[in-house]
Amino acid sequence: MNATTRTTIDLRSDTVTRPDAAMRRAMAEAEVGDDVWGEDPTVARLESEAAATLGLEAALFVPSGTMGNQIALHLHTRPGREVICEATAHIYEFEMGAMAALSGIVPRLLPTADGLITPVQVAAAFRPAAGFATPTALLAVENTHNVAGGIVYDRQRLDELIAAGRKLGLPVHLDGARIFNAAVALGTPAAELARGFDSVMFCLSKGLGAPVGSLLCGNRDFIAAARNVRKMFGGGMRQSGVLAAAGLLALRDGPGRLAADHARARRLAEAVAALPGVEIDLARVRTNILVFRVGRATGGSLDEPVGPARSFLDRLAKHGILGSQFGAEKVRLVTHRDVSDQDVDRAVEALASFGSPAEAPREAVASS
Ligand code: TLP
Repeated sequence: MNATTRTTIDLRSDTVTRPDAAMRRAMAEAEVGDDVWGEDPTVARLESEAAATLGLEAALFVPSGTMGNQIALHLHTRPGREVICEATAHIYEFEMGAMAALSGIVPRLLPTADGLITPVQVAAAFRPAAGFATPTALLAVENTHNVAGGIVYDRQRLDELIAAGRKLGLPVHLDGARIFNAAVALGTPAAELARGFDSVMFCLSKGLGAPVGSLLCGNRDFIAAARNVRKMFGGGMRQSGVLAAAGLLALRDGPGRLAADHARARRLAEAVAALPGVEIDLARVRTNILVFRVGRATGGSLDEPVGPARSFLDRLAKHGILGSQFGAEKVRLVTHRDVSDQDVDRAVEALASFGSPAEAPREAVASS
């Protein structure tokens, strides 16, 4: 097949989806007002539906997941304090140092083998506001955990973490960018996974398929304060009902289609697992993200321009398939609503050809 005539299959992220016809129509027809004045009825509807869906009192529409997380971090902490989070948490790894730049706080990173922090780790990492240690102000949890491969915290572990935070007097924030993926994987309502957190951020613009936007949820006072911080961070939007209209469809219809994304990720994971020299834990692939190791290398910025991950991705790209990388050694593939079963067939076929001697990866893991 000629690579130039095939459509590209974009597995870099679930952020790449384009709004469908119904969303575009809803956007065109949205009733709008100036949301900084609190006058956009479509934004108000989205915020109240989002809060109800998550089982929290109130919600705030924000331009991005990053802004939602950073508003929460800002409100829960003070300059000179620290936030406990997993070592590869999005708030630390991928938010441009915003916690330091915008709120004067530092992370206390908890390394894990599987992405899931434990209450014992939290208790050990906690530092009180006395003596010389940097005092802890917040515990942050990510569900699903992106860099760890879309892995899921179940309710019991969340209960234990929240209880550990409470015992230490810490507020607990959930980066639930993909909370609906976690909910579908566990067969539980998203509200069940949001319960007990002081604040929850979730994204409309990932698996749910909206072009833009996230929601920060919490109690009424927290969200009133968040509205002011959103304005301070430059996120006060005006006739944002055009975006909220797409968001409402994403919130209502998006969760129902995530199981299909998960099944497609599973098929990709099985094809990857069959490749020589690739390390993937199939038991951990339960949502729409798979992260796997394709070799060993030194160095390690997350978008390392050379190394086994880059060359694996370059080979995939020759088949018209795009993925992304986490460091020099790990590749990430993400399914979403713009990836069909046929696309997965094609990707599986391409991956299978990697196992053939003609295409065997040169930097593959020798043995492990
Ligand atoms: N994640 C993006 C990249 O930034 C890595 C992606 O492609 O997965 N929390 C989590 C867990 C996320 O995965 C992301 C986005 C965010 C927050 C931030 O959302 P945005 O991109 O809307 O700021």
